[in-house]
Amino acid sequence: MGELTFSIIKPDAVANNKIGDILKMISDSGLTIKATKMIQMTKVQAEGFYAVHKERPFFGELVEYMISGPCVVSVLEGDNAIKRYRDLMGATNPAEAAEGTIRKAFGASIEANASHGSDGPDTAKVEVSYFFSSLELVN
Ligand code: IDP
Repeated sequence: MGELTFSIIKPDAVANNKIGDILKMISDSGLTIKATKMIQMTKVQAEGFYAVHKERPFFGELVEYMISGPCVVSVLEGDNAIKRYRDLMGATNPAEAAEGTIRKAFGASIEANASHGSDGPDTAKVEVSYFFSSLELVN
């Protein structure tokens, strides 16, 4: 089994009907989708998910944005999946993201940047289990 990482297709991308395009980019990159579902986060869930950012000035706005509409959360698997998915997403600010990345193609702003991906093995583990039970991951 390869490495697991956690992905969110954020509310702006869902609202813009980009779920299919983004899942296709993920599949085309060679990562395997182990689980996926659409959710509407509550404020408490979003605050918990982004707890590491709670001292940052944009925390309140980020939480409001993440609960502004449904998201698609997924678990991705592959060798080196965490870094590969970060590379596929591109820079946090879509204006600085490279051609061919998800954020370049679909991100609207540094906040509404279309996607989230875990930034390391420890966060990946926490984030996967925040939204999925082990029974929801296909073998
Ligand atoms: P990452 O998602 O590329 O890992 P982080 O710095 O961990 O970037 O920030 C988490 C999320 O917070 C970003 O994806 C983006 O949605 C939002 N964000 C980051 N910086 C800013 C900012 O300066 N203003 C508003 N939102 C921001």
